[in-house]
Amino acid sequence: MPDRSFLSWPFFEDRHREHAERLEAWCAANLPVAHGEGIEDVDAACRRLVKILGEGGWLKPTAVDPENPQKLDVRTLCITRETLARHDGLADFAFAMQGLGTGAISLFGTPEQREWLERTRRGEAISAFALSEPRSGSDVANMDMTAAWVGDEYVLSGEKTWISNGGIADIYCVFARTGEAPGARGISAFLVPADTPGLRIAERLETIAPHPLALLSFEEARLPATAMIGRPGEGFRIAMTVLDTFRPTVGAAALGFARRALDESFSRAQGRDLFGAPLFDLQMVQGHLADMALDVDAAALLVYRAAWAKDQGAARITREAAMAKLFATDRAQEVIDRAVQLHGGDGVRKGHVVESLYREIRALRIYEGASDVQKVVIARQLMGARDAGAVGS
Ligand code: COS
Repeated sequence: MPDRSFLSWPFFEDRHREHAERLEAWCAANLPVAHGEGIEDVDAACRRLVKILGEGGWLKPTAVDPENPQKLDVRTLCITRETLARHDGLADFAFAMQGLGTGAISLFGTPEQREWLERTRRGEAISAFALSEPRSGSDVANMDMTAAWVGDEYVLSGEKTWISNGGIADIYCVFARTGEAPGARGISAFLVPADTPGLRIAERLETIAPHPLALLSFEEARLPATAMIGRPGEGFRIAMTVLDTFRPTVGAAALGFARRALDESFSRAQGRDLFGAPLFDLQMVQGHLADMALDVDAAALLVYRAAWAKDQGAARITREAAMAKLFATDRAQEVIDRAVQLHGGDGVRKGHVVESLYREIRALRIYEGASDVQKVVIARQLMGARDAGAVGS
């Protein structure tokens, strides 16, 4: 049984602990959902996960309730991702993308745009976040895709790549250059229904841990003015605000993977004999387990610090979110690598839980801002705070 003592930390309220208990029971009864050769493919499995998560009410925290809009609760998002990731990486993905894809609508959408949230929160519609492009992944301000105002419509032309839920989404949140100013100040955000003429799934992308991913092509896709989320030229800030909110949750997913790897490693160390005694009796093994536990607790502190700060009303948690994502994902990779080592040959056997964690964790150090980008963000935030006289001397 994984360590859940963190739930007594002061970051949480009773409603978070109750949520964690109920979700744990639901996961034990419903996950993992099998997919792969000879059974349902990853698209079908993902659709099924969105449906059952929606039926269980678990997707409600991913977006604001249009009837009663309240702030997103980042601690609930993080607890949910951590718990789902510990049980099933694809379930975590299905949950996470419902939030990322609708984040801009939750935070900046009009009441009409928010009508979509009724469906995404019930698992009846799937959403996606379309920011990265073939030529500009990390350098968002340099994007090529355009949205030209022609007559009384926006005409979108260009490509978006590495789009999670690409091919199965019902709505895409798309960022494109509207040209109010050069660089970051000339980008706007749009709500694009998947059936918009001119939007095409140009290629499906396969990765080491299968998830629905695609390259999208926009060939003069026409949208009414009401499709814009926020104001013209506000798209970069919208994208960054959404990422600030959801980056701690990527750290939380990494934490879930790492906790599972640690739990599996303890079971292995207790259950397997080596040199006439349990593996656990070897001090080197104890050293590995202690280092793994330290990384897990330190990651949890950073993740839940960021989530708590946002929920307390911080206007921006850019630094905290970047630290949480960077540390939790990088250290989870190390924790899982140690787990593979402790499992010996079984650790690299196809289908073994630590083998699948080893594949699942890698993308988290890349998506929603690669580890290298998080370091840039942290250094800039600290420099900005120094200049403002908030830290150091
Ligand atoms: N929240 C609100 N506003 C923000 C912000 C944030 N987190 N980060 C930047 N801004 C604002 C800045 O204040 C600045 O505003 P002004 O023009 O009014 O001064 C503007 O946005 C431009 O900011 P900056 O100069 O920092 O832009 P850069 O082009 O240098 O941004 C990074 C660089 C690397 C930080 C950015 O491109 C980034 O986060 N890249 C990673 C993208 C990513 O995560 N991709 C994955 C897609 S999802 S899988």
